Amino acid sequence: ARRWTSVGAVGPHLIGSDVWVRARVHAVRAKGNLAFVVLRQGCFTVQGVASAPAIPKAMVAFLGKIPSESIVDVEASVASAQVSATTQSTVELAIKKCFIVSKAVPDLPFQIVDASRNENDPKEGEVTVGLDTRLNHRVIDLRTPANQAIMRIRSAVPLLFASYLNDQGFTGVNSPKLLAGSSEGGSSVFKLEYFGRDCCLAQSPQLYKQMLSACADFERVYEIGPVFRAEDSNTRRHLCEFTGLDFEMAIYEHYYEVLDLFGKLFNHIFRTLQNKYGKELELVSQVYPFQPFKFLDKPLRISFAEGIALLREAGVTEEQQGAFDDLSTVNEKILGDLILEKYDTDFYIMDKYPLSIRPFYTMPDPATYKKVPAAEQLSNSYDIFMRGQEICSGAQRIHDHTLLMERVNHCHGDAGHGGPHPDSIKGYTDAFKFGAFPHGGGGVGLERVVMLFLDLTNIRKTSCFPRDPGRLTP
Ligand code: ATP
Ligand code: AMO
Repeated sequence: ARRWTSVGAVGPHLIGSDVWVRARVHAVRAKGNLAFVVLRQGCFTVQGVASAPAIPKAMVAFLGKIPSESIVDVEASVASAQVSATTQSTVELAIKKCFIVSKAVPDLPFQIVDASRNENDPKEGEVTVGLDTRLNHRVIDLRTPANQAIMRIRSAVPLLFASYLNDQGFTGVNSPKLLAGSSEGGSSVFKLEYFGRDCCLAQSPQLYKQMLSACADFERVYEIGPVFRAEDSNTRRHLCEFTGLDFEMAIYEHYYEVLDLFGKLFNHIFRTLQNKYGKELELVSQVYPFQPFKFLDKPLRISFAEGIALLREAGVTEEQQGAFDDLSTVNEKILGDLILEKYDTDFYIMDKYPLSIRPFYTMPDPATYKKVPAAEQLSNSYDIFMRGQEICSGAQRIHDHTLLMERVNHCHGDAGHGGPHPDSIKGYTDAFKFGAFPHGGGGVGLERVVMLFLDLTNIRKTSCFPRDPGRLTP
């Protein structure tokens, strides 16, 4: 049997042995009796050398003509080599045989070497590939080592999220994505037809994770699944379909129990990425340089009011970048910079947002609810930030049926929230009539976490096949 090896596994320990590899032809140079074939598999490359008369001259010529990106099977013996800039490998392959498994057309939409450069920072005389072209031919774009690395890092996050929460007694669930009504309210919902009835795609697992946690006695649940938002937002951080990492848990004394767990969970994710994904982080930073992500052993927690005070102290005014009754994206970023400077962290939690800007299911802050004017009332809610951008929203939720109905009616009615119609969520609100645990949780956007951990400038880079208002293919 052939001794199959992956390109990444070809190393000095194999010097002198015969191996077979199946890889793409990354680049070929042939001159006279010599052909150099750079073979690429995933994030890794190795140089293959074929020289006559060790192998027939016709074979050398044949190698020189293989279109790049074709897939070949190569039999070779592993030999030591000087580290080359192309492959950064201390070994090379002395090619004995080569068969084409699948031939690529000679005119690719773009070259992998060109797509392996930072399109946001083009250098004089070098070709780069713009994001749209990359996304139009995503299967080719995804072949670049940086993109292979981004997707490996992306794949680690849900795994770490799920395994950490499993260890903490959470049950993984999957809630329906075909819903009779919207869960978050607002207009950002995709509508479709369901056997003659109206139907919409889930904007979040919100109502279901709450019912499972508080009303169906699972207490601690998490869900990893698709989230659909019909937001006509052509920004660098919005997708129309993204992957939600949601969790919900019973709380016993204070919603800080959720924040404590959240902080530990995310520190675990960041540490593991930094400790076990060094190679991938390096491959991304070679193309898209970034500062290592900074986080504290005990994550920083500030209140919304303290956040606003930091902005005011720094001289930011409401006229400049938007009112302080909520925070505009620009103000969030300014705050992120201020916090990095003051506390040396890219990760922090901000809580006690005004009640008026949070969804109907949010628990009002008992100290201010109905005790101060509506505009000054607060809520037991929080947002979580990475490098000054929101990656998670969450809150303690209302578990009392009477209070829940009060807030549902208020948010649907005159509050201008666009909260869902009370009838459309009756199945959810009724669930709270039968006894419900106090609970809280949060929803995280996976693509935002990956984008911000790597400080990428566009969320589309973290989705294999992104969906935005202008893109439904490939
Ligand atoms: P989420 O929707 O997850 O709560 P978000 O960050 O998208 O998170 P939004 O309430 O939708 O929150 O918007 C927050 C900020 O995003 C707003 O301050 C707004 O400035 C900005 N934003 C939203 N849509 C757009 C857009 N189409 N163009 C520019 N900025 C936008
Ligand atoms: P929210 O609407 O803030 O909260 O969404 C939660 C998180 O999802 C991510 N996110 C997005 N990512 C990419 N593209 C989008 N268009 C997009 N919209 C949101 C963000 C955001 O922080 N039910 C609540 C969560 C909860 O309270 O548990 C909710 O959906 O990272």
